[in-house]
Amino acid sequence: MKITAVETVPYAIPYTKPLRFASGEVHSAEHVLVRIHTDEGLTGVADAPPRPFTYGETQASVIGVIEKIFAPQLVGADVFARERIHALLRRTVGNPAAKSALDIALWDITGQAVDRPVTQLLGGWTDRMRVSHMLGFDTPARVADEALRHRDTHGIKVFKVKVGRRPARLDLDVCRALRETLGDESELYVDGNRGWTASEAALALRELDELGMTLAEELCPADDVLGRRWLVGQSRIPFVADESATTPAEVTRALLDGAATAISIKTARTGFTDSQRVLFQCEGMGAEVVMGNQIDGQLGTVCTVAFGAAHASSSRRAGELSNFLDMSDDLLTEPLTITDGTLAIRDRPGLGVVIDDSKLARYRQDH
Ligand code: MUC
Ligand code: MG
Repeated sequence: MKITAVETVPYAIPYTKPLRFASGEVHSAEHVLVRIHTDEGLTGVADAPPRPFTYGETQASVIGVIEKIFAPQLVGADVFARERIHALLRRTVGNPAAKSALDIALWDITGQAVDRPVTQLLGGWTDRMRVSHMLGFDTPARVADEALRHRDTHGIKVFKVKVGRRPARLDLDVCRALRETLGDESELYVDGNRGWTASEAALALRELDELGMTLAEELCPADDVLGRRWLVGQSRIPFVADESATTPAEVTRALLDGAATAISIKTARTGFTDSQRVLFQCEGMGAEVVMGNQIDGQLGTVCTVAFGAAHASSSRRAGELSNFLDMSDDLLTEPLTITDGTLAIRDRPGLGVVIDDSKLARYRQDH
């Protein structure tokens, strides 16, 4: 089966609740819908969420690199020769969201072609994952209210709390309020998005540990090489590399250098193919993983749960699968629902999603 065209559609969907964190903020999901068309009439779909504050991509750069560089190389290529296609993609550095969307769209086509859900092709371990909800910067009372609302409405019992502000007391008070409001039944962990120095993070970690945090993610920059190693060495909480370990090679370096003891896997930046490379590498090296969220909408979330549920090691921890709850709308004909704090896979061929044409017409920005 041959690729005949690659289509890119920029769209923007406003957030009802913007997400604020140490490295940026998001008020509107300005993403790119990517579709790969084939000569057998099958079409694969995926979402590319550009994150300039993390990878330098923008909506325009995702469209530009796909239209000018990737599409001309991919048209005519065999959908099932995925490794050959990846060799072509690797000739261009960077652009993780653009490359991942192409990879995921190819897996969607493959699943449809063999009439199997992608999650089964990847590993078929289980049919759902526990959900972890990401809480952005706000006052202690408002963050605690938000967590309670998500617990009571969706049954969510795991929360990732954004930290990394100065003074750290702002965030420590939020964490304390959450622990007091939710009690010990809820799991809490933190993500600093590189906001603190190693020494600020070391001080904060004492209190975070006492509050029973289960993971500490990117509390200081990995580029502060010795400070980061010093911090990770003294952390009693598993220390997660997210934006500092975005490729298989960076993951190896992070683990061998002592810059992290666990890894966040995001299908929006390593697709399915490289996410599997990272996952198997982490299994081989004995490092835990968490399925992360690149501030995804529903399509991206379908991909994260499809991948996470496919393997024992990626489904052990709760996955970050609920960011779409903070968006005002979405593009899927059948919206996702979180029940009892879990999200089920789509038990349909490929990714199992249908894009709502009228919604895409409303939110698309190219006409
Ligand atoms: C996260 O885990 O860091 C914030 C920036 C980004 O790229 O993803 C989010 C969530
Ligand atoms: Mg993170």
